Amino acid sequence: MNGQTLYPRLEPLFAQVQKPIQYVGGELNSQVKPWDDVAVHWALMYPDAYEVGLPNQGLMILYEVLNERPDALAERTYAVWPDLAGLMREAGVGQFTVDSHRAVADFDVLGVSFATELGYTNLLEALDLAGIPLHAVDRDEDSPVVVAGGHAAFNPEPVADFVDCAVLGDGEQAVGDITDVVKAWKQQGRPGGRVELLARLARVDGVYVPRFYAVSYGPDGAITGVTRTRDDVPATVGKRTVMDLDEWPYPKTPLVPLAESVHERMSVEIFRGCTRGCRFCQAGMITRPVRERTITGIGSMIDQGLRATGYQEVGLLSLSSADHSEIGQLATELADRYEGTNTGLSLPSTRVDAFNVTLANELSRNGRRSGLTFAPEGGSERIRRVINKTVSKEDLIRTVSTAYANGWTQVKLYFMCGLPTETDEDVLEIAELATEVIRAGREASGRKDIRCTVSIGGFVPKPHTPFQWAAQASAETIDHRLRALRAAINADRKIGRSIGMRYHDGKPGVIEGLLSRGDRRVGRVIERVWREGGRFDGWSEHFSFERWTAAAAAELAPLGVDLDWFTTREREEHEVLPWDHLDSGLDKEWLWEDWQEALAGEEVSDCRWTPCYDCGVCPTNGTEIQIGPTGRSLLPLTPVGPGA
Ligand code: B12
Ligand code: SF4
Repeated sequence: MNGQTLYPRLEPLFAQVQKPIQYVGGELNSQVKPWDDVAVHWALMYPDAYEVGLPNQGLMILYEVLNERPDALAERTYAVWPDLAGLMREAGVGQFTVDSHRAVADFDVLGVSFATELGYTNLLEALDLAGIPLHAVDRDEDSPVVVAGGHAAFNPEPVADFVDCAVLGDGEQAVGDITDVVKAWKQQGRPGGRVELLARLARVDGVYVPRFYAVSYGPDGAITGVTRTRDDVPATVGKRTVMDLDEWPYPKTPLVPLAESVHERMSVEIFRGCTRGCRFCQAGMITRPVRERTITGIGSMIDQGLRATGYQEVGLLSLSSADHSEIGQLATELADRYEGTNTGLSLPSTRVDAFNVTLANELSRNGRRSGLTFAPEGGSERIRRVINKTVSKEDLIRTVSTAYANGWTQVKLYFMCGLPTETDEDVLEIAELATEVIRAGREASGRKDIRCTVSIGGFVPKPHTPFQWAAQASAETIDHRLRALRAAINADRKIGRSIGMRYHDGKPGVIEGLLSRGDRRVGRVIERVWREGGRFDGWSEHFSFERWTAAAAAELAPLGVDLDWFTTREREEHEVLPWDHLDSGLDKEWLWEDWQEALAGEEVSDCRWTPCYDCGVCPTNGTEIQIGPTGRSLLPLTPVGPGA
């Protein structure tokens, strides 16, 4: 019978694996609804371990939105570790949901959230464990419809063979529309079978069904065209945008993890989208325009969330939280409200130019004073102009010194390596910057024990950004520059010991690059890697560069392309990109101009505060920038928490 629990068969296996707690479910605010009470059953998957997947904001939102519907239920499933996967295969038990341990294969829809491309092999593993045919074309009407969402779904071509649909953009309303379509099709007796269901889904705004689009390639390996194979599906698929976020105050009752997780605090997304225009940032580009929640909306989400979870720390999240038009007032009024309750507030990394010490003090008034994180991203002023993250060295030193002078002892600085036009010198300037930060910080604070950590990630060019045409730096280039940087930091021992350096080698970035800008041909590489044991590619202990390069060579050579063709090759202006038929709203011409301006070191301003520069998003999607100040203030409330 569908929807039966597999728990009695799973329980003996849990006793034999590491961290079984991650598989048992029953978290505070998790939900289990009776199977037969609803028409549409969703399994929602984060294709990584529980500890990374549970706190994921996007999936938590969709879980609640779906479970609020009387006609639907949603349960969660995460990637299982290889130890349990092995036992499940031996015992013949399939991929299960943690909420009520139902078989994923029994659900109508399997929604997968792809925040990172490195989760693709975990999708294949989950499909195989679930007993769902790996290739979408082999599935019959009893198999769940596999729907991909999340930022990586803006180029789902590498996983086009394995997913039935991809949803572009915000999911809150899209999951409702998909539920309506599936429900109607089931209630009508499944007319036309699976193909008809997919055709109906392809007509839902924001839903892309790859099988209805054919890709052709030229002799040089480049795509010559993507054409639809039915005329009742759109030629290009646009993205979904939720305009009034106050109407979608999710998650209202956030999940509280049972096992250790990467993010153990309550999160409130204070706005969505970002128009700062950092050219490397896919998240900023594809989530335009900026849509702020009101101060009162945020205030009530925090109040409700704290009551529902018992957390004592609230993260005010977004792509650049200090840019919220009412952030100062928000921080002060929240600090007043939670005075004496040990409730801490925090922002993720702050732009150097948006930091102010009053804000930072207000945020930490009732809680711990956590470290401060800034993201200058580029080591030299020149490269910061190229990436449109303009902040002068003087501003950076002044800001960080102010923080040290005001009692912060730890500052983290995020940078990238391998940016377009980057030279060794640009990267070596990170060492100079960090050295000056420590010198100025010691002077400003009068202390010797201050620390600065530089954290460096390899840059991966992403679709729907001005850098989508750029040549990715090779792993060797990245490794060479990072070695030189380490030597430069350690050159002055007296300063060097106050500077920490965190980085990864360049290899995983190359594979992320292949998966980010790949086309349908890359699906074969993913499948081969998975067949040869590839799982958890975001984890250094599981990632094998050799497995990926060997699979890429074997699968791509017969097609006349290779790993370098997808990664270190610069694209021509008019090359058809694999995602050209997927519309984020950004005009391709505008993106190209912005790429040319990047090469010329010219900056672009933020359209939140300056006139619109016609990137294309608002007219295409009928949206607009939505910012305060609203002039409202937080109502007095009786706070919860110890000491209240
Ligand atoms: C901005 C960001 C942050 C910000 C704010 C996060 C936030 N607002 O939730 C901050 C700095 C706080 C942050 C922190 C962390 N992050 Co972060 N973050 C991101 C980033 C760039 C965007 C996430 C975002 O905007 N979330 C907002 C939510 C509402 O949007 P969403 O998840 O995209 O979901 C919406 C839609 O996409 C859609 N959707 C999503 N999935 C699906 C599925 C279906 C079926 C459908 C229909 C729709 C749909 O519907 C949702 C609602 O509209 C992602 C990368 C990316 N491009 O997605 C990394 C990312 C998720 N973060 C990552 C990590 C590692 C972290 C940290 C653990 C870092 C750390 N060491 O502390 C923490 C953990 C935080 C947490 N809550 O889990 C990793 C996760 C790696 C992994 N293995 O999966 C990512 C993928 C970055 C990366 N490439 O490494 N992060
Ligand atoms: S269309 Fe104009 S206002 Fe809208 S995001 Fe683009 S530049 Fe900004």
